[in-house]
Amino acid sequence: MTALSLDVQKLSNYINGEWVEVNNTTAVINPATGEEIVQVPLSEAESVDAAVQAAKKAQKDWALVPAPQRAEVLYRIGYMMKERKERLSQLLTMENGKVIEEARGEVQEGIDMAFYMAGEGRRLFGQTTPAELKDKFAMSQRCPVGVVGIITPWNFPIAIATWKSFPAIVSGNAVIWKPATETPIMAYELAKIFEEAGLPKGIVNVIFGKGSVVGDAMVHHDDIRVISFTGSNDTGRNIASECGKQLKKVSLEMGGKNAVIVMDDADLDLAVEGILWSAFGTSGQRCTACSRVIVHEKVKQTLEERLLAAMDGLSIGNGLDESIKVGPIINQAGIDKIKRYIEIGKEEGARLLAGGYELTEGDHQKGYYFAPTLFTDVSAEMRIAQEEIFGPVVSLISVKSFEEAIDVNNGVTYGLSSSIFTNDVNRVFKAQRDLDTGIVYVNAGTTGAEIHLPFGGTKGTGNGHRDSGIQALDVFTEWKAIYVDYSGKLQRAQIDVES
Ligand code: UN1
Repeated sequence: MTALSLDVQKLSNYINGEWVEVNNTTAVINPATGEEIVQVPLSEAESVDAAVQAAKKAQKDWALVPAPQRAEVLYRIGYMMKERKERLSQLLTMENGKVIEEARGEVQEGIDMAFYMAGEGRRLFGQTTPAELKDKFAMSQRCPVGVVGIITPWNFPIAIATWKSFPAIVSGNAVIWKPATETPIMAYELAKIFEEAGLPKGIVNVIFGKGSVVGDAMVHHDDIRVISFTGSNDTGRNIASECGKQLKKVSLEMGGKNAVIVMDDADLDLAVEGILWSAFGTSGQRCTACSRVIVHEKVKQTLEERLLAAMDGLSIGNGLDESIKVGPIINQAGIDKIKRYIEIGKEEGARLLAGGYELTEGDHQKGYYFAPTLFTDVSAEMRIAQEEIFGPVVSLISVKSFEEAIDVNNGVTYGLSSSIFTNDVNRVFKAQRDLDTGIVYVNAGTTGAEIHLPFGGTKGTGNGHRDSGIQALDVFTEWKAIYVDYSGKLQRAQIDVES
């Protein structure tokens, strides 16, 4: 295990290309060890305003830089992230707790996003279309919105930041970024990369602090025209209603209650691997994590047995150790929430097959660890099968048919990710059609979305927008329709069309 150190003990805001100190700070804790890593600012609303003033000025010039040249900076950012991948990954494990292998995967997601969005610098496609009238040209074009606000979560502190900031940058916006206070180090490291890669001052500004202060100031700032948020449902709803009052564009991604469906014809060993990876990877702290297994009654018992055997082999501990498979939970509040749901599950009559407790002995004494947990005999309406727990807890629900499996999958308020294990091609295509989620997997778990496809979900998962993919550009651009009349006379549109 290597223990990297930072070059500072106290982080500063990054405004207009300068590091600006803030007096009030709080500790960032390594969830694996309980040790303090660094101090992070708790900024006031004034910092947001200072950043917006700088961003407004910088954005005017940035919008005039040809998009392929804006993209050059993103290519440099991508290469620098690649060079620093191991350092970034280790720091990510230290601040977030996810195991090093997954941290490397997350940093890679950011690198991929840099190159993908850099490519968009030469596309940013609009449409050309025939005009209704003679000697007239019609087209549409994407335009930057101006200053945009991004609010990113602690569970994917670098990947999600790239999903939001890179499309914003390449399409000519300036960004005010509030990272989660639990995981500010990725933001610090990324800001240094932005600076060294030559991103002009003021194009990305990082303001550390609480959602209730910094996030709130962003949501209410007249000059921030877009808010892109990933985080909890309650916060997302609040942001949406505040943005609604101001007619501000808002893009939300707020979690899931994702299920793996295992049919009676499935490859059960493969299904077990898929469940294990997507339920207990990142200690279940992914929006895409599998927290329900919907299993055909004919294979329920066998699946339970194989799952239990496989769960036995999961090593739990500090994710910097390469042999560890399950890292810690982000903090005590996370542990407390999981514990509450364990009690709820028991009261509801679900049968606890494994786990269900916090690990507090030996190596686990100082960090926040929870044992991988399996409930069975869960019914679809129970709270543990309906509400997001955000921990390593899986509920097994038995069904009698494919149709019932689809109904159970869709019978939750969320709609992010779903998966089906089956070898029946007809079921595969029916499932693709009928699963009401933004992401569907066949013969794979519920996690592992790729950055060039839209990421997001239906129903309570979001509000119709998508992160990543070219769809992310819709969040950070306005469409402009442009007509050029080269007839030399005034043509009055529809009125001049001969019938
Ligand atoms: C999240 O948990 O919010 O698909 C993001 C996945 C990852 C991203 C998860 N690529 O699991």
